[in-house]
Amino acid sequence: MTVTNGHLTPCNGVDSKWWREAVVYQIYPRSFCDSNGDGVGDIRGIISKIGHLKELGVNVVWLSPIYASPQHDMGYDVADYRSIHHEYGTMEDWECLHKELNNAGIKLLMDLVANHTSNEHQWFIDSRSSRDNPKRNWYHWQPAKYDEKGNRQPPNNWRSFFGTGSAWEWDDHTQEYYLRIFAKEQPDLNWENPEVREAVRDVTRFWLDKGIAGFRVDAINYICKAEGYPDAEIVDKSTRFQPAMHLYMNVGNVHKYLNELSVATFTAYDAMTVGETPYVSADQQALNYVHPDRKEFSMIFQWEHMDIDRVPDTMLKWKPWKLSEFKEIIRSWQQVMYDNGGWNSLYMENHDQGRSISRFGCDELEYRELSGKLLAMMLSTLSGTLYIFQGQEIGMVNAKTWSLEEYPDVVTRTYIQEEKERRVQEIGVKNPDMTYLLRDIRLKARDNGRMPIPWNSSEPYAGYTTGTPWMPMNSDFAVCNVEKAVKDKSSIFHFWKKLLSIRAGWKTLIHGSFEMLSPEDNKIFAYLRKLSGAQSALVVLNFSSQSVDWELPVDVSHFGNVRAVFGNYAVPSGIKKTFSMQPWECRLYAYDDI
Ligand code: TEU
Ligand code: CA
Repeated sequence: MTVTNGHLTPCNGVDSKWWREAVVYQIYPRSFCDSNGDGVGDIRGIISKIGHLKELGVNVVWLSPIYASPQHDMGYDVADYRSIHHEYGTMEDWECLHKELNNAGIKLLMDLVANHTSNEHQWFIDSRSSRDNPKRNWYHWQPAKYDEKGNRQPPNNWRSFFGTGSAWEWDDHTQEYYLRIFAKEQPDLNWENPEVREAVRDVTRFWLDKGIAGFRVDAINYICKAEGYPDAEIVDKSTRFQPAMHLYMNVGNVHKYLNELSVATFTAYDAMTVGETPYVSADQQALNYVHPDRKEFSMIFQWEHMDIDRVPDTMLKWKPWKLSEFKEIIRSWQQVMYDNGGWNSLYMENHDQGRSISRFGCDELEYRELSGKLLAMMLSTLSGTLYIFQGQEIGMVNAKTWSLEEYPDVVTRTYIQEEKERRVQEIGVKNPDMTYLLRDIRLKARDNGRMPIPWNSSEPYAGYTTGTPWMPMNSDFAVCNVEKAVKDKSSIFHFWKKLLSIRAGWKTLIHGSFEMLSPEDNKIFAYLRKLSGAQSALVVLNFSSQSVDWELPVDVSHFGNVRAVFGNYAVPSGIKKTFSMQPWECRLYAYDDI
């Protein structure tokens, strides 16, 4: 077993898998740093910023896809798993990145995208070339159905995950439909075919043989589809196509195939893996993916807390949420893993999400840093492997002033287009005003997490590129950029840094039990963390822009040897019955349980 730094030693019988104590930094290469002025981030750009990652104190990088791709879904549509996308560089550049990261004590996770390929992958080109091509059965091909008027219809009523249209795409050449849960350029692989599973194992080994530490595994609970492709029940009468997640997620042979893949690759190489699995609940369903005995994944990205502000079965419709619901989701994941020997991932942001300060904190200038620090404290004081998304360490927030046309993501574009079509039908006007969509898009669009990183305050593009960025930058880079955050010792960047070092030296935070206080409170999120043989932790977070007096629901005489560890205001020493919490204040105390 590899140990990356001095903190990673076993304690109290806790499994010493190195990745449990790791801090992972996600890089979305297109938007990280452009080295050659074409407006697109690239591998050389990443290499030039390794010092920043080292200074922050992370020990793993997860690199979003850098494989050859037509970029319809920004690399999550892979055309060749074994070569590097030309805009990002070459395989030599990648080798150099890998080496330089390792020299800096940072391991590398690649993104394995194997539920689907690009429609430009040779496998799909072959598959669609004729009905009797040997690769035909590598994807899901089905004949059309016809309605009573003789109109051609898809094989079933499944809705695409990226909108409200069909999940099936007609192929004129071979006169059949293929399944594509995501964009039409992302045909789903047919995992029932053993040749497909073998090909995925080969690709996985190709990268493991290069010495990487493991994978983030994309949309991996989608790989099996309900046998016979049955129609989904009609729950939305307003459209023909119905949500069918329960028919293509967590079904069929999914666990059998994941175990097969893992035994042959991940486990054999002792790799770290994190499966991306939306629509998984904090119970046996989750444990089936992550329990060590199952040999599937080290951990998963659960989605319940990310879906809390989303109208079910929509992509981008925002709904109000309560802190008490959020707290309960966190509690349930903390508890189920602790009680059953599973392991959590901890994240509040990635390339599929709006920025957490804008969604869960407050992005007004007055509170953005404070609430960003509070969210950082929450993540760093929970049990699990911690993930930080590029830009999160400097408190980036969503774009606030863009018009609808400025959002490039395929999901945002599809959403706007479909809503417009619906509206045209509804009110019979050719060009209806669609600006009402902006509220939700400004909170939830994936574009918000994908804006280029502002490295400094220089005009016009903040040191990200000398050319024109592939997508607009956030206009606030004078107040939020890396150089400024690194210089200012009171910045959110230094707050993160401090939290990471506190966490690394305090096993309770990583491995301890979780006990929620005041579960019904909709402003205060407070909890205790305990681990035998180590100091306990009390965390109090005020998730509101008001001052709040909170009564500690535990007898203060139980807190011995109290130490005020950290906070985003001056932390009063000692634990008293009443906590007077400032807006977005967060506090961390260490104590002995007596
Ligand atoms: O995401 C899988 C997934 O379920 C997404 O559709 C997610 O729900 C959505 O982005 C929420 O806004 C992965 C990748 O992270 C995403 O970027 C890709 O678009 C998707 O797979 C297809 O590969
Ligand atoms: Ca470039």
